[in-house]
Amino acid sequence: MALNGDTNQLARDILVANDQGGYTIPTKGLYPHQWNWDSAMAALGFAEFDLHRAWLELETLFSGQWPNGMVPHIIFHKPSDDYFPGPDVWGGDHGPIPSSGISQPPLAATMARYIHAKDPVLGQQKLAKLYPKMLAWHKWFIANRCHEGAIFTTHPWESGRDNAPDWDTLMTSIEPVGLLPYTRKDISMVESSMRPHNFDYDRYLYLVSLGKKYAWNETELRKANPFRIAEPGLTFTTLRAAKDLRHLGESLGHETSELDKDIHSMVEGLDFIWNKDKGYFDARNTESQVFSGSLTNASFLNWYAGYHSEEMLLKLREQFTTVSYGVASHDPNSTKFDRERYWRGPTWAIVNFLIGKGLEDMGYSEGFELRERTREMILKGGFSEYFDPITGEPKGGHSFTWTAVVWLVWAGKD
Ligand code: 9WN
Repeated sequence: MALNGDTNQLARDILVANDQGGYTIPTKGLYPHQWNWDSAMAALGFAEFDLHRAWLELETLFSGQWPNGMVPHIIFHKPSDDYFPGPDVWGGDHGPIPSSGISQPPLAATMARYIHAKDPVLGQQKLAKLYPKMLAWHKWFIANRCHEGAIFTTHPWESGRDNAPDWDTLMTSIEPVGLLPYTRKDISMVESSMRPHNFDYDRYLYLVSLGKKYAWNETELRKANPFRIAEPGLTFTTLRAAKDLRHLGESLGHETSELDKDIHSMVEGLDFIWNKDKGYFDARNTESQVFSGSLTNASFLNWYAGYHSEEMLLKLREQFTTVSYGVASHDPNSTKFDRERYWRGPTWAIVNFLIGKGLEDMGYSEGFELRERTREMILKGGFSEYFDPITGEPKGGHSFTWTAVVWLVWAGKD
């Protein structure tokens, strides 16, 4: 589906159409609630034409924050029959609004910094209330998701890369006992060849049932939940968020030495996820210490966190010769590469943006190359959820918020 007409206007129309009045859904039907990292991207998109709406998006996201600081990965503001699993399955009634019990990559502080820069006077007003909430979320990550300076995920959904090959070994070792029968809604809306297998869903739901059983108590879950994988996506986004929080904190005149300490230990923690044998950032089981051996699009988020790696740059250049539309979610040379199945091969505009912007900000021309490729992909395939990295064909859901945002803030810019 090639785009016709004014692409900027089409992108803005998607944001407006997905706006539920205070929060933005990723797309109609498939994802009818507020998702965490999607919402941070929506805020950035709104900042192109409505700064007040941009801040409101972040405020609404933090209105679902739990007393322990966690900001859930889904906030169920309104009931919907379109999505499974809903609030009853999660038992996530530990915050002010029904929600899931896990988090997602923390983009909010970074997007808040970009939005703040557009109007620092308005930004200072908004941050007075938001900054302590963002800091509490950061502290929650450090207290509950940090292993030797690297950030780990306790559920595939928490990483935002649901069926990535990173989790395969651990997923196979999980026996999803006691699962009640359930009906998936996603595969009635998107072809099943583009979605996770039932094998994965059984385990996603089993892990949710564990969380519910222990009332999402992090101390209990540390003992009960076998899923603890340090991974590049959460590690790099949390590191970047901490740097942006420090900047915002300083602009408000706050003491930020604790953030300095966390940043220092997270930079040291990059060693934990550096797979020396393979020469790339890799997911790693915190218990067995075994690497996944997966080169993914998250492996390349190091520049987003302000961290250059010559080896990763070589890997990126190599990838540019194999696929045409950005960074594949899984290594195109791997036997597990599946060009249409979600996080096992397709390219995602949002991750291209995070990688590319990081590269551009650090002065690497590969960032511009990635932008060009993402631009072509969107012009050719529209505002899809993800794309075939070889042909650029659109895959997954349509009229997607974060793909529209990537166009507005980056890929569509001259
Ligand atoms: C589960 C909303 C979300 C994204 C995730 C993406 C997908 C959900 C699902 O959609 O996950 O969280 O049901 O498939 O993997 O990154 O935030 O766009």
